[in-house]
Amino acid sequence: MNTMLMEAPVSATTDYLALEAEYGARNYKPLDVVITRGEGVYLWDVEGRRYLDCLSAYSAVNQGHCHPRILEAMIKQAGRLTLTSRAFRNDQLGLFYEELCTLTRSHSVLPMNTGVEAVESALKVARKWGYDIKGVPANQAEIIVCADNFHGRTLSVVGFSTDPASTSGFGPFGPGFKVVPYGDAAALEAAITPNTVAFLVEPIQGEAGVIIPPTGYMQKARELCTRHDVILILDEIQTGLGRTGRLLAEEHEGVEADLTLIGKALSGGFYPVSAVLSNKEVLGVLKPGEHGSTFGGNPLGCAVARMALKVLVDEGMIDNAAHMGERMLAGLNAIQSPAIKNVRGRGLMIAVELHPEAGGARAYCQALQTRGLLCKETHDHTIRIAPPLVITEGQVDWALEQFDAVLRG
Ligand code: IF1
Repeated sequence: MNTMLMEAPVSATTDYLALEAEYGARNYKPLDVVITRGEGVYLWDVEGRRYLDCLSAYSAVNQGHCHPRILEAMIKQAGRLTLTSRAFRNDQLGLFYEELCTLTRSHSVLPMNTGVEAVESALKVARKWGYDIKGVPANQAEIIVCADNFHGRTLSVVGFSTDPASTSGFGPFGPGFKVVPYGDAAALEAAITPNTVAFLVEPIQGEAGVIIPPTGYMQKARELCTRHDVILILDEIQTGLGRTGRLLAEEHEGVEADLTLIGKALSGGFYPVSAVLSNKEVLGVLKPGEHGSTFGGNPLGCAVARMALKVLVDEGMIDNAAHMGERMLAGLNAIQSPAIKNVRGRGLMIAVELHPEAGGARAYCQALQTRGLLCKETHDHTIRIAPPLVITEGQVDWALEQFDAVLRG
């Protein structure tokens, strides 16, 4: 028997920090808070302190922590059937397809697991569509992406990142990608060639600091992609499923993507489930055996995702995100603080950018932590605010009191 298993259980925060320091890869610098329980908008640490979660696991817990109906669905399915592989069919996948396509007005779905797998799958499908349908010469396909993008952490996806923290030390990277400035339709048009097969873009750039494109940019991008027979791929892995106050952020722009990528809250934070949604037969280029995944489309993930979508809609979370987001934005804009450079957001996808002289957003996140509110900085000077979509007016008002006290302090 491993004696490690017999030792006294760890109890205090410092014990957990020591274990992580001893054994864990150092690929994160988390706040020194050790969470042990979550319910709705709240998290509790091992010291019994309660926090209002303003990160939602980067928008994977839109439905609130441990949503009881999703939990029930997970337990029920986990006791029946968890995984068959796609060598056989299961009684959850077709229902998941139908409900997801009906909700998003999509024609077909490719089920995957993590968000970046959905991104990689969309890139593969776009290239294959380019060769099989558009007639691009073999291995000449070009995909346009935006500067300051974040689409995940695999080698090919970081290969077109413009963030040195994501790319340095991981080369060499593959060819076939062009980078244009975000929000610049003229640059996008200039980058399109007869070999361009797709334009991959976030409707709002999340990691870059909640960067909202200029009015009309997405519509212009849609028009350019249509005119030049280029697949518009919208990465809604963070912006989708109610986060911006609409089911999909594309609705704010009045456009429809050819491929839409979703993940994170697709499972309400219970299980990795992602998907590539197609609004025309682009996914039809995939033939049996050409793509797949051990867990993609598994019955447990499908059952969880079906309920996660159901509660998102049934419980009015999307409209609540719109209303509470307006309340949060108005309250943040009312804070008179020399530290604040800019407040921006859509729905409950919000950012407070600080002047560099304010000394960095991390210190503000740590101060907020001591006041019982958890949020995360991005790129040194921006505080990202993304509570679960079930947040109430009273909880928004309490959060605003903490932001006011810390930002004016
Ligand atoms: C980490 C960031 C957010 C995403 C968009 C694809 C993916 C993500 C728009 C890939 C994932 C996560 C990754 C996570 C932290 C978080 C994140 F800070 F890294 F950039 F949200 F902004 N497209 N974002 O936001 O999805 O494979 O992770 O399921 O890497 O620490 P994934």
